[in-house]
Amino acid sequence: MDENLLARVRALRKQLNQYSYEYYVEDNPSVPDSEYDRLMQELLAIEAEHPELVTPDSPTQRVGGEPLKAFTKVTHDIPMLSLADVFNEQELLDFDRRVRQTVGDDVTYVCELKIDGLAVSLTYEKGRFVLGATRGDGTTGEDITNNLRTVRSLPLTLQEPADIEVRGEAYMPKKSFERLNRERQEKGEMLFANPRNAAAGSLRQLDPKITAARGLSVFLYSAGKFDREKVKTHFGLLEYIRSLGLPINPESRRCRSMQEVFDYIREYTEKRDSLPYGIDGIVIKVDSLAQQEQLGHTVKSPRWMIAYKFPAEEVVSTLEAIEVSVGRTGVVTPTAVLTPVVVAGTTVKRATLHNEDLIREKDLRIGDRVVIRKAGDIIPEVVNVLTKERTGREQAFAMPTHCPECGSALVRLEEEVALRCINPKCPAQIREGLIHFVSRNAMNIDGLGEKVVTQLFRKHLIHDVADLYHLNYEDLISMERMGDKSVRNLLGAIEQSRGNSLERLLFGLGIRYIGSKAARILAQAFKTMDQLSSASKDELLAVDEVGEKMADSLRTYFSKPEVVSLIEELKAAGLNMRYLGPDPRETVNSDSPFNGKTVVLTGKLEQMSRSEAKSEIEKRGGNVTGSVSAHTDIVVAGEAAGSKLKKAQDLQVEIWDEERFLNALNE
Ligand code: 1X8
Repeated sequence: MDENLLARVRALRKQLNQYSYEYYVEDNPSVPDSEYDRLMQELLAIEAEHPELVTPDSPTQRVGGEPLKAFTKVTHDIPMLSLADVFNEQELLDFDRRVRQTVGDDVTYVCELKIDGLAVSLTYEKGRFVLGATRGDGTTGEDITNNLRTVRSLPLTLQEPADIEVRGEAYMPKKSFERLNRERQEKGEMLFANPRNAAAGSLRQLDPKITAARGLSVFLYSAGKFDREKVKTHFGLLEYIRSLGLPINPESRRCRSMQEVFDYIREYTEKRDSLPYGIDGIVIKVDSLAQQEQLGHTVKSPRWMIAYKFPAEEVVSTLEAIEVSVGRTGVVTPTAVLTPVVVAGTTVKRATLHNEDLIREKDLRIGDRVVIRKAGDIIPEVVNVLTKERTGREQAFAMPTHCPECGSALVRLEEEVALRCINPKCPAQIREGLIHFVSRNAMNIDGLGEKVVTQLFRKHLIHDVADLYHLNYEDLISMERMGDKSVRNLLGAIEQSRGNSLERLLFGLGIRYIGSKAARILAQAFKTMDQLSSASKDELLAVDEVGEKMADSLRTYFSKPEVVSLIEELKAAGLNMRYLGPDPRETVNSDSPFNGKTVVLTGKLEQMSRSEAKSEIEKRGGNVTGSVSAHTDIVVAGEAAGSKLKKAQDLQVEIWDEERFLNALNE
């Protein structure tokens, strides 16, 4: 081989990588674009003539290869945890207090910007980029190596032959986002709601050429597996990551007191709009790696770091009308119809008002100027009314006295805030019941969404759930927006649902007080529909989790003649009526100390909400109940636990504090 040629190729690659770094990472190019292009053309020409000299980390190879058919899964060696949120200074002081309780008063923090993008993991072996993955659910993500190779600020080769997994945020700069949406608008394509969605959409492309054109960038801010001898602090880790040639965010700062942390937050709250990329908060981390280790993590997130989230954006709109709709159980819900406004990146036209009391409490009137925000950044809600802007022409709103769908009189059941339509033949309730029947946790019929069900119902092709199983090709192809392929898929999904285990059918029927968990317990206890439907009240009550309300509701339901005939019809249509054992979709860890145990939660937990704790226990095969009895195996007692703790002591039930609980979750 020609030694001189090889040397030239190496020199060209080194020079091109250097220019790329100056351009994309430092934002400070030392040569004009034309010089970069000239060197690139020379390298391309040599590689074209000597394909044996092409290496995967050559700068010519950023966009290579054919589009993928699908992404393959990647399991993270060290899970990618999520980040706990706080929303005000008090909660931040609580975090600081918890940190100091564990590691003492000598604490330094590092404040960083919380980038509004997508968490990614990059693996380098001997300094070469070999794997890029999404966070996924934290345990398993997707292999997006080819897409990340197209990100110009990411080096394909590090400055030293290190073995390291670095983590960070892939994002779309505001400029790229605006350009992309301008282009899409011109082509009549759907616009991305915000840079985050655009970044996610771009990384999910099977064809890296598309990703390459989207102008994505990355900041790295942590490491999974790496040589821990190298650094002692988080700030040192950032320096090390930078020294490898990887892009880090330049705004990170060490803070030696909470005062400095608050100053950082105030400074960047002001600078937020002038930054070239979107941020949605500030991340505060304990600097010392030894202290980080001492603090450890909960199942979900590290205890040594927290995100301060900026307050939700609030926008003013006009309440144009209040619409009233009827749900599956007959509950009547009012919805605000608003003059469309953009809130946190998407256009909002409607907001739920929950019930009549809320309308009265806020004194909402049609025509009012109202403040809107998105709860948890997702669900639009009305915050309050700008009463000072009233003109006097606003109209008070009264809930209807009769069902907007069937006209029967609405009733307010005892001790409920909601109004209900109690006509069992109300078309709205039947339609909503059908939508519930096919939904994911019920019969899980893919391709039968709200729109299709509503159309089928309007065209009188389905009246009850049994009719779904008599639909044929001709019925479905006559629907709007249903082509040959979607009809075939849908018929397949309906066919498949005939084999579902009993609990899905039970939940899908929408029996009052029978949620998906109760349905599973009943299916496990009674095994078949026949045994359940003929069970006496006492037999029902003999099941641990079944109380008066559920037992009565089941007896009432199964004694109705129309229910008896519906079940006969479903049987005739070939539906499975048996419990088929644990759902393989919900794998539980049978080694967990919670498996098969009955657990009661009491008092306030510091690290997670009660509902999170409940779902973590259930995932591990445990059962969470509300009150302590002789059947209780474990009581988890948080802060200020009261009478349940006393009862547990009296009954000599095992009592765990939060620390023991969290350790058990991690086992
Ligand atoms: C998420 C993010 C982190 C940082 C910045 N932006 C994010 N979106 C950072 O550490 N500077 S950390 C993080 C996480 O742990 N989930």
